Amino acid sequence: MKLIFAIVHNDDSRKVTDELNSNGFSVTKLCSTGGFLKSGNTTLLVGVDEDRVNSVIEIIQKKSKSRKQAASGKQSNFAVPSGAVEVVVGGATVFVTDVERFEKV
Ligand code: 2BA
Repeated sequence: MKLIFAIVHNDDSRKVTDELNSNGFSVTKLCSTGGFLKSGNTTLLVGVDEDRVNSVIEIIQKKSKSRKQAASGKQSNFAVPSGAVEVVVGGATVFVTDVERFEKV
């Protein structure tokens, strides 16, 4: 079994979660904050058998957009006004890890 961590934009999290649920995947949503922009994002946890990992990633990819988001001068380490620097955020950042044991008790 694998555990997928997917960090998605808050505005995409509903679409991603709904599509995963409609395809039979269980999802846990966590509120998270990006360390760079210091703005809210959503971390999804999905536990799946190894042969379904690619299906989950395809759904996440299909439902996540990439966006330009303003970073302040403080974040970028340059002396520029807030909002003058943009970074590209997403679609989604995905980690796939091994699960040693999975129980529902
Ligand atoms: P943030 O850390 O707020 O980063 C937002 C976006 O800012 C990133 O988009 C990237 O384009 C840019 N960025 C991040 N760190 C940077 C840096 N040191 N210098 C210049 N630009 C930087 P994404 O790469 O799409 O990441 C979106 C969110 O996914 C991140 O939000 C973070 O919450 C998470 N994330 C991305 N890579 C990660 C990693 N290797 N480990 C843990 N979380 C990660």
